[in-house]
Amino acid sequence: MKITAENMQMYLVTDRSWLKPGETLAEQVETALAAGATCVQLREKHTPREEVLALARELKPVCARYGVPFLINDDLEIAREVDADGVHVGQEDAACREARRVLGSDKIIGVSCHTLQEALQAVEDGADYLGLGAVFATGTKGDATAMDHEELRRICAGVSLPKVAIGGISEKNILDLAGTGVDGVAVISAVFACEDKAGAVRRLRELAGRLKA
Ligand code: 3NM
Repeated sequence: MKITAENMQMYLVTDRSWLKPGETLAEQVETALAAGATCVQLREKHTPREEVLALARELKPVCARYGVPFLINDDLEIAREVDADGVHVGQEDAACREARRVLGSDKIIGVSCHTLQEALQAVEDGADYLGLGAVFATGTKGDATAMDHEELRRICAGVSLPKVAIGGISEKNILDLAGTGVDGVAVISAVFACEDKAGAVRRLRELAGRLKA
């Protein structure tokens, strides 16, 4: 599967710590997909690996039914075991090149970048898309570093790969990203913290569609 700028529009990153008793991640992801989520990344930092693997097996066919890329955060082996569409990796040593070596040329590799230099390196290392953040303050990732919007613009102007902004994005601030050049938004709490997840996805996707206008 190839990833496109359209897949960046309303990119859902999972966080089951928002689930209430009786709720399942698979149901909520399906709700988001039915409402128009364009990409799904399984990212469960506080869950034992075996459980992440089980979640990956469960979510993959759900995403496949909607024709939406299903990516695994960081864990190349889980991505291989479930034949996910790809991975999202950070800036750890040679993460992108290692992912390409392990997964091959057909899988999607996304890379988190914070500077133009990192973005250009990711291009050279064979990334398929870039995650750029944190574009706003976020309570979701304790060690997220703020990215100023001038650097965001420089990266978008300098790199033609699909680009998704992440970090503290909500329906209230998303349009502050208009004109920066990002193709869309990746969110956790703007969907998972919401009672009406389908409504949140629909509205965010509609707003994301205005970012490049
Ligand atoms: N990565 P929310 S910020 C997973 O800056 C993640 O790279 C970030 O969650 C980065 O939408 C972040 O709730 C958390 O702010 C995104």
